[in-house]
Amino acid sequence: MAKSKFEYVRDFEADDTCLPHCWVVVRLDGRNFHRFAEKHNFAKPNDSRALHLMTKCAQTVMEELEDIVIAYGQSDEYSFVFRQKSNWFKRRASKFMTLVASQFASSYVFYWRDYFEDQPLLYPPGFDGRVVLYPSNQTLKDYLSWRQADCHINNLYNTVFWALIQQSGLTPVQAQERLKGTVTADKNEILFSEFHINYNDEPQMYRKGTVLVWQKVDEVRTQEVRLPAEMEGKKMTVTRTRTRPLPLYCDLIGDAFWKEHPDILAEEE
Ligand code: DGT
Ligand code: MG
Ligand code: MG
Ligand code: MG
Ligand code: MG
Repeated sequence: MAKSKFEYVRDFEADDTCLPHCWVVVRLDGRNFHRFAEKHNFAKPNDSRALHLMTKCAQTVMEELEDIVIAYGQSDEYSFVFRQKSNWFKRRASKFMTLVASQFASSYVFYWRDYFEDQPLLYPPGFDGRVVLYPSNQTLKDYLSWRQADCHINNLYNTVFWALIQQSGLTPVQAQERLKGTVTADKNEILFSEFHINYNDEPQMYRKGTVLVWQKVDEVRTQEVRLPAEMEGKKMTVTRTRTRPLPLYCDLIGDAFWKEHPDILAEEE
C-alpha cells in the first residue's frame, strides 16, 4: 500500500521498549481512594468486600492478558509481574501499563455488584499505573518484599488506630497523638493489653496482602453425550485440569515461598 505524505508523523512516537531480560512490573493504585472508601462506606480499617473485588479484578487481568507470572495486592494497589522474556507487544511499556490499568478498571466496575450488593457504585473509579523494571531475581523479590512490608506496617498502624477510635472513643487526632513515636512492639502491646487483640490472629489477608499465582485445578462440568447414538442426550461429567490464578495469603519475604514455587523465577539464566 502506498504511504501517505503524513506517514512521517509516526517517527514522533517515543520508543518505550522495556529493557530486555528484566522483570516488568506494573503497579496500579486507586486514584484518591481515601475519598472513594469514605463515599462507599468501606469498613475500617479493612473492607473484605473491597479487597476481594480488587483480587477478582487482578485475576481477570491475569486471565485476559499475557505473560503475568505473579501478582501481589494490598489496600488499593496491585502489582503485576510479567515474565522476564515476555515479548508481548514488543515489550512496550505503554502497552503493558495501559492494558493492565484499563482491564483492571473496567473489571472493577463490571464486578462491583458481586461484592457490594447493597452499596451502589456512586461514581467511576480510576487507577494510576507505573512500570518498573527489575534486572534480577533478587531485586524482584526485594520489590515484592517492600510492598508486603508496607502492607504490614500500614495494617498494624491502622488496626491500633481504629481500635483506639472505635473501641476507646478517641478522636482521630487523639489516636494519632497516642501512636506518635511508637514502634511495632508498642503497638502490639496496646492491641493486646487494651483490646485483647493478638495481632497475629488477625486475618492473613489483612496482614500479608494477597498473592496470586497460577495453580492447577480440576474443573468438573457436566456435558451432554453426543456419541454413540444410543447414549445421546445422557449427561456425563468431564474433568479438565486447568491453571488459574488463585490467591494465597502468605509470606513473600522469606525463602519458603520461593522454594515452594521454584517455577516462578525459573526463567533467569
Ligand atoms: P492517591 O493514590 O494518591 O490517588 O490517593 P489515595 O487516597 O488513594 O491514597 P493511597 O493510595 O496512598 O491510600 C489508599 C487509601 O485507600 C487510604 O486512604 C485508605 C483507603 N483504603 C484502601 N483500602 C481500604 C479499606 O479496606 N478500608 C478503608 N476504610 N479504606 C481503605
Ligand atoms: Mg498515593
Ligand atoms: Mg491510592
Ligand atoms: Mg495506595
Ligand atoms: Mg488497535
